[in-house]
Amino acid sequence: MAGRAVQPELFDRGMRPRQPRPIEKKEVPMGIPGLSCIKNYITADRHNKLLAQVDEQVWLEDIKRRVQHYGFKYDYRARKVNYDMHIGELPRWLEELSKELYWDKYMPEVADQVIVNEYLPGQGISAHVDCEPCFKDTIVSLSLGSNCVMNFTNKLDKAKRIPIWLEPRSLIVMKGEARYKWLHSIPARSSDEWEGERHGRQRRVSLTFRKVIIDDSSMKNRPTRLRVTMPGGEVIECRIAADTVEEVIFKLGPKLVSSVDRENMLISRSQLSDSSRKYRKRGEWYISRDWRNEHKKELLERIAERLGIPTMKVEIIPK
Ligand SMILES: O=C(O)CCC(=O)C(=O)O
Repeated sequence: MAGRAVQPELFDRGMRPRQPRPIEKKEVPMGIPGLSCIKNYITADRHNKLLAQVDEQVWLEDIKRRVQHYGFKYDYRARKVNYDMHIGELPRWLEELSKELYWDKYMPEVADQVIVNEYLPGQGISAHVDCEPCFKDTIVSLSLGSNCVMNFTNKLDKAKRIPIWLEPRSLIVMKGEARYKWLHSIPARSSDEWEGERHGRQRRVSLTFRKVIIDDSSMKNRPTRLRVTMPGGEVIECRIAADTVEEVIFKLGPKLVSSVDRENMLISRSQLSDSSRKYRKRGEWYISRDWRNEHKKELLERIAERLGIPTMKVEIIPK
């Protein structure tokens, strides 16, 4: 994160949060390491716009409650995410929120998967830990529409149960112990008791933000190419993966690149023979054609990390 200051201009291209932060935003730790709640994360106006946005989209009705999946389709049984499940970039209204969560330091990376859940009064979600091999550590959920109680139950000692009160416009952040060692659930009922009072539930909609871990075993022996989405949204995807790497480096400017190239995948112009130099028309750095695409992806991710541009997205996709 310290690297964010290195190339601030990359973030000024529409990357900074555009919505004003509500002043009364308050982060409350919840008694479980890694669990916190941020009240009033969004304004009432934005809350209503988001709900309207959600309701303009198509709902999936293949499980008990209605859901929408963005970024990657989540298969509730398979417990893995691979490239075949990629259903496209996040739509702009979710991309904006994902970036804000990152900028506000609630997520260490920009989320690339979002599930929208709808709970009518009487509906809930059974106790679970979000798929460990599918999603990285931090999971963030934004509540819209209604209050409800979410229960956290210790995986090893089910008698330890901590109810948490979720309010519309609030975020719940689960990481570390809260993400891996505690199950979370919403009881299927139409009202909740909280601080001695009974509260009827309304329709609740939640947006849950995650960063996927790609299972790329399905890509073995399949021809692939690299797709890079630059911080400004431009997509670079050449027929040959090495050309994609060179193009990205050219766009970022070759400064700092050599210090990130620990495995010497890059060849500097001065190392090239005269004829190759003529053939390679631009740029200071060329990539060896022999490296696997996974290595090229790693190299670009290292460069992005070093330059402080986590929003540069590198994907290996089928040809
Ligand atoms: O509704 C929520 O806030 C949480 C949703 C959730 O736990 C899930 O989708 O796995």
